[in-house]
Amino acid sequence: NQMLTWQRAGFHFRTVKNYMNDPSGPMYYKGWYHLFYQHNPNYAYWGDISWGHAVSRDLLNWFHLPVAVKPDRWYDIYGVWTGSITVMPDDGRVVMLYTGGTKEKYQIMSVAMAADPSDPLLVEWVKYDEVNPVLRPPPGIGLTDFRDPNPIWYNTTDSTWQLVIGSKNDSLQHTGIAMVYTTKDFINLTLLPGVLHSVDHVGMWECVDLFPVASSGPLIGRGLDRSMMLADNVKHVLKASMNDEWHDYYAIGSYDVATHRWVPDDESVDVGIGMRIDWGKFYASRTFYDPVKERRVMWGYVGETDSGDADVAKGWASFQGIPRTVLFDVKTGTNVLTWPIEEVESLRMTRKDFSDIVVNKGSTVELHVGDANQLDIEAEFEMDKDALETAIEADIGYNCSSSGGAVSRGVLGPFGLFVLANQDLTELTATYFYVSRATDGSLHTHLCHDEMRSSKANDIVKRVVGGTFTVLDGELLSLRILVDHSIVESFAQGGRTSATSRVYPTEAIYERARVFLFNNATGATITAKAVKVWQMNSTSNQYYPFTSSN
Ligand code: DQQ
Repeated sequence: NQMLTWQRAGFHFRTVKNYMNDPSGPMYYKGWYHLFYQHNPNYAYWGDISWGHAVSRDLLNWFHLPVAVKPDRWYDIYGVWTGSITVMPDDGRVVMLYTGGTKEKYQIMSVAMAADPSDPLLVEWVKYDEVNPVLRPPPGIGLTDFRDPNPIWYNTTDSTWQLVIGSKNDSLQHTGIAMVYTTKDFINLTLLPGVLHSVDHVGMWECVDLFPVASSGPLIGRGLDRSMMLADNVKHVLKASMNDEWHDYYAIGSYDVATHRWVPDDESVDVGIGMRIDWGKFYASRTFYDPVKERRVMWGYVGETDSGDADVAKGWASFQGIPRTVLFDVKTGTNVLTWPIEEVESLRMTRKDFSDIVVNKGSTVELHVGDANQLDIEAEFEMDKDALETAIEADIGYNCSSSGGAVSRGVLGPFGLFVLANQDLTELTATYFYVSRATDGSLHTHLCHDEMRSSKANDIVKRVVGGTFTVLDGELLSLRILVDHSIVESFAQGGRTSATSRVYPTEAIYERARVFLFNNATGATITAKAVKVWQMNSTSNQYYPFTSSN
């Protein structure tokens, strides 16, 4: 079916076939990047959840290995859900701690081990039947609200790990919480009193992650291993996936390993009520430290927004978003930067350059780039200075999701790009900025994705998503967009914010896909100062067992 093959991404991680969700246990091991993921090996929808497994030298080209662990024990028969992998420092054992579902759908933790730690590919895994399950929810925690264990710190002094598990407490105020356990062996786990952190009214926290970032000093620009938790000039990022609304939130704060409490720098920007990792279709993100490039890398999955029937017809569902490096933003001091890993630039092929293109109010300009299905776009925009300084828009409280998207015209926006667009602009995905100047003079800049015209198919959830981010004095507005057939990822201002969309164009495909600049502001001319557009190579996917023919 032609309609279904063009949707397959060219350079994003995907399964061989069938369904995928959360990245699990990502790591670097003996020369290989490993990605495990929540996987239904039998069907293109969620269920029979197992750990899929693939390895790569560069996080872009993949060798797909056999499923690592499947639901085949009483303690995980409903699914082998998300968890983590830890290499034991003393004896080199490779330990997987995962959430298992019982037939009653209760959530309990179990352990599997790599059968042969000397195998760099870690192909075979054995469940530790003698000890499993190793952990059940503590009193007061719901039997189905206990999942996604993740080690956050190793104490070299007493050889203990601290790990976090997400939950909620409805006897409080529908409170999202993360608990901290200590362990030496991932078999005997002890709950520490109190919680790492909690936020009322946000519900269940899934896939909790807590990691250090360098906030000043000589480590700036480097990612930090979890052993650097206590280093000087370090802040701690707490991230959780809000199960109620299916979005990943984070906040910056400080973690005290002795009291095992994390506090946000700013209480009004707490986890679940403040900053998003990404405004679009991006969930269950998780980071790992890459010792080769001394960086912290984040994976998050990009689910489908078409119907379950369409996924079954396609025979597959979901991508992983492009892996991102995560750094503290030293310029603003209030957010992290997430940015496509530098290896993505190695996929760039022919490049088209455009400069100083004036986009008048209410107009579009086509960028003739050739094939427009796999692109990396960098664009910088300047707004007519007089307009920016003088235009006042009543404090309209602009909101990407409810203010009418790319077609609704305001004084200083929207303007940006149409990608995966057909010639008559009846099908397109818009990435745009909207600047509002409030009556108090303050400027608020939004990054939005408008999916409303992204497909002429009718069984698709289409939204406008996005939010504000910081623009410092003298900065041009900058945008990076990765386009890959049916996934669009946009990063504003070097990664201060991002938005990801799954889209299903029906006409803007193959040689009919195009790219345009657009400006729907009524009060300002926009100049695209520099726009670079690269066509992107595809990455390889090889399937186990590896033979010269595949
Ligand atoms: N997906 C897993 C859970 C996790 C959720 C099940 C997040 O462990 O909480 O597939 O998407």
